[in-house]
Amino acid sequence: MQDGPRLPGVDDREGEDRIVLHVDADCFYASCERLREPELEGEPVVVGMGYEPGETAGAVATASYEARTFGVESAQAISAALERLPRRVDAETDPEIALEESGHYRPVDMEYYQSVAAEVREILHDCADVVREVSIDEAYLDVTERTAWAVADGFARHVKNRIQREVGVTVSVGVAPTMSAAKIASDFEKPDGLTVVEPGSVREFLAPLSVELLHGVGPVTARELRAMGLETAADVAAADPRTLEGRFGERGRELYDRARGDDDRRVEPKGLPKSFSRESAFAEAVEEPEPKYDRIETLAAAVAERATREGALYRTVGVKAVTPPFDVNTRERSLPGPVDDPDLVARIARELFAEFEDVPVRKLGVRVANLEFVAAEQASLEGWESAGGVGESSSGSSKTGEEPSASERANQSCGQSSLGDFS
Ligand code: TTP
Ligand code: MG
Repeated sequence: MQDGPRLPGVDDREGEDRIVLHVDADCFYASCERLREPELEGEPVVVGMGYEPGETAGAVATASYEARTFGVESAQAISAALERLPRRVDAETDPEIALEESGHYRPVDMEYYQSVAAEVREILHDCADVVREVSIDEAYLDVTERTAWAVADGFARHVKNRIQREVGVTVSVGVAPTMSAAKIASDFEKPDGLTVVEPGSVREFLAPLSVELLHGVGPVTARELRAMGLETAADVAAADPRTLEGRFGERGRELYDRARGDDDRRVEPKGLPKSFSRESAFAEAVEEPEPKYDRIETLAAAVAERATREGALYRTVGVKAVTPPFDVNTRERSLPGPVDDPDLVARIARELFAEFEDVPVRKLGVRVANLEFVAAEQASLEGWESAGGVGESSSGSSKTGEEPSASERANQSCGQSSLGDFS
């Protein structure tokens, strides 16, 4: 439907190799900071929460590649980052700290990053008929109708260069006939990477890669695969699919297919998510309140961060407690208006969970729902900035962005109504 009218028979693309691009910005938040503070170019830059002077609580959102050489990385505690890379401002006054071994720390400014992301998206929608936005700095493009395999690398370079020239951030691009191979390819030569995996060579490309690079394999699955003697994609591709299915269920089959380069998913424009949730299981049922509340806090923070990253406000906060044997209990509370307020999520989640504090619980979850997506360029983000929380939304329903640039984007340039988000 999103490809426009098709003539039956004439445009039967069955069996044709798609040309899929996966575009992912390099150290995105840090690149954004460099855009408005060009002195940071080439310097170690760390972006995260809790960087106000005297603060050591908080976590790293991202680090520039220079900062990564010191061992600073996403999701690290700020205290750990500071051990590896002291603040530049401290190095300037403390002769004990070498200037070249210090870095620039900046707090997260989602509103600004969303505005940069909107500019990138505008270019992506201009370059492709079908775009699936996956996160603030990442998207899949189906450009089969726009180019040909013989010149696909030139096309991808054109997209890269446009983003660099018109927005000023660097992206890495992977080109492949499948979404999963394109994603792996975009990561292959980061930063500033461009990797093309030609049709027919996907399996060969994947073969030497270690299993955690496969789509859907996290540290836990990777450990299990290793325990089964499967270290690389080639090992998984050569394994008995029934063994994998026996071990991982349906996901085992998917792993097997992906390792062999089989992935027939089409790039589909994304519908808006209805909720964000995170769950976590204990090794065995836990009765004491402390570890359960700790887990609730961690999940609440993760869910709130995800919502922030996606530019979503939420009106409902919920928890889930699975009690033995398999009773799933959910509780939720609605707020007077949509908010982006991590502390509030944590507080409400704790309150909702209170009735389970003394019963054995084997699994926990936190969810935010009733989402509203706010165009980054709308002035309404003030509500979120003031961190006030529950206040009423100045946001969601207003469709008239203050600044035309991004609200005019894609809808007009490629005539799709499928963009879903931010409208
Ligand atoms: P990523 O694309 O995963 O990371 P990145 O763009 O910083 O670096 P890379 O060059 O490896 O792609 O995530 C995009 C942004 O999302 C990132 O700049 C900051 C934010 N983010 C977090 O806030 N917390 C996290 O744990 C991660 C992984 C990302
Ligand atoms: Mg990125």
